[in-house]
Amino acid sequence: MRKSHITKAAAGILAASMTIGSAPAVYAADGDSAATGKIVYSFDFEDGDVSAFTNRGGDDTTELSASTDAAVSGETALLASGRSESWNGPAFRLDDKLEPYTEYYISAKIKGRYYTGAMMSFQYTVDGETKYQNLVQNLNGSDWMSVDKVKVSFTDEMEGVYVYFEGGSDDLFLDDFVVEEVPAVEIEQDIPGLAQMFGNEFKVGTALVPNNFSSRSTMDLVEKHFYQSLTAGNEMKPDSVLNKAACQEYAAETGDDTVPQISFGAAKPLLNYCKKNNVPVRIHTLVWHSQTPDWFFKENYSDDGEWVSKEKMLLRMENYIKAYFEELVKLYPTVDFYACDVVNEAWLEDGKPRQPGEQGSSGSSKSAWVQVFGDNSFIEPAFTYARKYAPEGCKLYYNDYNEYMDGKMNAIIDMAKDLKEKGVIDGIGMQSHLDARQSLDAAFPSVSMYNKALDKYSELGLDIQITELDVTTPENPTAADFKVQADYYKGIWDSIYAHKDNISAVILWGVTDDQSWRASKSPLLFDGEYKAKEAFHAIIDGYELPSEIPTNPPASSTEPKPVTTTEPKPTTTLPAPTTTVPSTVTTTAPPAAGVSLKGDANCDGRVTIADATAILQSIGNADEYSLSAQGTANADVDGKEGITAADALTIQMYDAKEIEKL
Ligand code: 9MR
Repeated sequence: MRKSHITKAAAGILAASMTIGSAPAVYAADGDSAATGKIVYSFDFEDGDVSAFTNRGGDDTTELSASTDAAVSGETALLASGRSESWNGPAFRLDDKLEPYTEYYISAKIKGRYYTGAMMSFQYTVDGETKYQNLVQNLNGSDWMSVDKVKVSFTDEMEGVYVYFEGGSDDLFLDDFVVEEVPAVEIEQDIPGLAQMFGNEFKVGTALVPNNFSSRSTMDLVEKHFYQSLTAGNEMKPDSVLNKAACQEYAAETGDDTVPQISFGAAKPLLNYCKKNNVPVRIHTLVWHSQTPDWFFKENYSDDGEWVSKEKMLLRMENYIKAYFEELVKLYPTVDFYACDVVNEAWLEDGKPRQPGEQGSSGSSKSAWVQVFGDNSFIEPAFTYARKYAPEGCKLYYNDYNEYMDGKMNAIIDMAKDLKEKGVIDGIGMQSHLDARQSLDAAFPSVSMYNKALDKYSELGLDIQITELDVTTPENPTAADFKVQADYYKGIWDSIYAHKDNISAVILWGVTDDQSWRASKSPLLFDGEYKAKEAFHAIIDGYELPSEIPTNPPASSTEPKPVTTTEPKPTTTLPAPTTTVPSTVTTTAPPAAGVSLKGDANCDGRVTIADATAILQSIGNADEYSLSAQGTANADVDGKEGITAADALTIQMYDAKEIEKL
C-alpha cells in the first residue's frame, strides 16, 4: 500500500500561502507516532450510506454511490462515477459538523478505477471569496493510497469548508474516511505564568498568526503567560490590510486614487479573540518598506504604473492611516488598541535611510517610501497623521531591529528627540531579535551592549516596549546550546527588568519554537511539545509571584510608564557576561520614604546578589555607582555605621540561604 507523499516541507509551502481570511492549519502528522484522538466521524460505507458526502461538480457530472467494485475494509467503498473534470469528486463538509478553532486529523484511502493521480484538497469561503488548497498531492498509482492523519482546522469566519478528493477524470473510490480530534497536550500548570509574574511591571504578551488560534495548547499557553498583549504576526501589516481590487475600483468610480481601501479580514481571528477575551492589542505596523505592495506607490495602484508624486503619496498616507484606525475602532470598539508601530525599520545600521526602490516579489531591503520621498522625510507625517487619527490611549512607537547598534541607535534617538518635541511620538519599540550563538562571549548583542541601548533609549524620556523578543540558538541545538540560550535570556531579561520603570510592555515573537519564523533556531520560551524550556526557568529564577496577580487586562491601566526623568542615567557596566546577575541600574533617586524592601539596594523589587554587587560598587566608586536615596535606605541591612561591605556580605549570605532573614 502506498503512503501519502505529503511532507512537512510541503506543508510549509501551504502555510506560507495563507491569504486573507486565514487558511487552515495543515500539515502531515508524524505518521504513526501521532497520538490518537477521539474519533468523531468514521465511514467504511459497509451500510451503503454515502449521504454524508456531496458530489463536487454537481449531479450533471458526478454521482456518488456505494460500490462493491473495490474496498479496503469489508466489501464496500464510496464510488464517484461520471466525473468529467479532475476537480469533480466526493466532498465532506466540515463547518456544519465540526467545531471551529479545533484541530482534526483526516485519514482516508483513495483509489482510481485505473492508474490515477489523486489529491485531497480543502475549500472555504470568507467574505464571499472562495479559496482552495491542495492538502495532499502526488497520490499516484492504481492501488489504494493512504491519507494519514492530515491536520485541518478552520476559523469561524470561514463558511462552506470542505475537504474533497480530486484527480484524473475516471472513477474514484473512497474508503475508511476518518475524522479524529487532535488530542490536546496539557500545558504545564505547575509553573508560574509570565504575565502573572511580571505583569505588574510591564505587559507581557506575544505575537500570533491565524494557525495558532486552532491549537488549544498554544492558546492555553497564551492564556497563562501572554494574556496582556497580542500582536498579529503578519495580518495587520500593509500587504494584509490594503485591498488592491477595492483601491482600483474606488479610484475608477470616483476618479480619486488617493483614498486607499482596506480590510481587516486576515486579522479577524486575532481581533475577535482579543475582543472576546479582553486582551489589549499592539498594532504592527502602519508604514514599512517591507510587506507593503509596490502598487501602493504607483499611479492608479497599478503594478507597472509610474511612481506617484510625494504630494499624492502624502494624501494616500493620510487617508490610509485615517481609514486604518477608523475601521478598527468601528469594527472593534471595545478592543484596547494600546500601542501602534507607526513606522517600522526605516534606518539602516549605519544610521542612513534605506536605498530607494521596489520591494518586488522577493522582498528586497529597498524602500518605496524613500523612492517617493527621496529620504526619510515620510516619517514625520506618518506620526503626525497617526497622532491625529489614533484612538485615545493608543501610544505611538518607532520600531526597529538591531536597535542596539550605534549608527542605527543614534539615528533613532535623533529622530525620536525631534518627534518628541513635536509631540507625535510616545516611545521606541526595540524588536530584540537576538542571537545567543554558542557561548555568552559570542552572543550578539552582548548583554551589556543591549543594556547600554536600554540606558540610552531610557534617557530619551520616552516609553520603551520590547516588541518582538526572541533569541536564536545555532541550528540543531545541543543541550549546551540551550544552556547558553537560557543564560543569555536571563541576562537580557534581568537587564529589561532593571529598566522596568521605562518599559511598558515585553512581547515575545511567538509562543512555541516550532511555530516561530526562525523555527530551526529554537528561539522561544516553549518547545514544540508546549513545555517550558530552560530559558523560561532561567528568566523567572529569582523572581516571585506578586501578592496581587495582574488581571486581564492589567488593573494598572494601559498607560505607558510615566517617564520620570529626562536626565541621562548612569550608563551601567554589567557584570561579566558569564554571570546572570542583573545590572545595577538605578533610577532617578526617589525620596527615601523609609525602607521599601530591606536589602533591595538597586531598587529592582527583589533581593539578590545584585544588591550586594550594587553596594560594593557604590563603596568602590561612589561617583559612578552611587545608590539612590531609596536604595541607600534599603541597603542598610545591619543597621550599623551606614552602608558598608558588611551589608553586602549579609545580603550575599541571605542570597546563598545561609541566613533566613535580613
Ligand atoms: O514573523 C513574520 C514572518 O512570518 C514574516 O515572514 C516576516 C516577513 O518579513 O515578517 C515577520 O515579522 C517581522 C516583523 O514584522 C518585523 N520585524 C522582523 C520580524 C521577523 O522578520
